[in-house]
Amino acid sequence: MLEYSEAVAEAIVKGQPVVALESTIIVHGMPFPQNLETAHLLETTVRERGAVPATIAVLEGKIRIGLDPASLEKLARAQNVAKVSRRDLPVVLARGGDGATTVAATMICAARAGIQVFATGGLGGVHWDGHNTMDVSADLTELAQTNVAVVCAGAKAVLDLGRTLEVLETLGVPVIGYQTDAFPAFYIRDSGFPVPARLDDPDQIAQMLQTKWDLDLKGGAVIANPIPPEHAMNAGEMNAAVEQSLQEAAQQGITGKEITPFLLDRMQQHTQGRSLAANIALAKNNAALAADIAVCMKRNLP
Ligand code: PSU
Ligand code: MN
Repeated sequence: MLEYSEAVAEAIVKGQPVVALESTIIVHGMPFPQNLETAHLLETTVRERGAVPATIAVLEGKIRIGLDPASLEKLARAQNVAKVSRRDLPVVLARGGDGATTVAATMICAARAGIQVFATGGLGGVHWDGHNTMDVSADLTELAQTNVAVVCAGAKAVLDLGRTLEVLETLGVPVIGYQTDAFPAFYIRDSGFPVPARLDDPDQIAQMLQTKWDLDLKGGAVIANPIPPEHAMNAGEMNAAVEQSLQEAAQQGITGKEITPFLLDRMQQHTQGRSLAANIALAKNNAALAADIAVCMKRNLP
């Protein structure tokens, strides 16, 4: 069920470092054409750091590990490609359909392909009032069971980050601050919550992951990488836009898998595109760190 691009197949055979990239961020997280530009930017960034990018999606009922430019463009322009998380994956495959993979689904596909490091923008998590609505992203439970490290700028700022961190703790998922003591809030560097652990060097992160998996401690890890300061949003502007966007979601009765794409789109409208610029910058920063970690993991092999 897995189909590899030539570049990724070659990298895996040669034992070169590979970084997984997801497709929901392209299809549901950003508008065209910035989504396509970002997809290319992330791939280029991974290559510049000495690793091979593997953007993952479902196309015509096949899990694609690495996309050719035409498939990437088709996805970026598509209007009604399904958002595919763990529960949706077997359905879209059986139907022979197309799908953009979330963090959870991308982790599953990456693990099957033997890819250990994955870069995205921001993790899913516990939504506001999620302790009542039970809207908790399947990204969190995936991190408890699938051995892939997720490099992200924390969880998305539209979420309840305190409860998101509590759930990650319960699930036994390491949350590592990269060169920071603060859990980042996607568009800004500090959510006000501390990270449980900090590591300052990609090689230490690679060693932590190797140790976790050598010990047979099932599951992934969150590598929380704050947005570079020059690209961070103003916290006041961000909080006001989050507030407004959440109100609109409530008024319009948006729930379930629609809510994250809706909120990201509203954020962009309310900030005249500044949230989108920040999202692109932080995703690029994550792709670079993910490549560095993937390179260290190959270098440390016995
Ligand atoms: N990071 C971004 N933009 C995104 C996402 C991550 O910068 O759109 C996506 C990921 O695919 C993640 C999803 O899995 O948002 C979370 O969706 P939900 O809250 O429905 O689980
Ligand atoms: Mn949800």
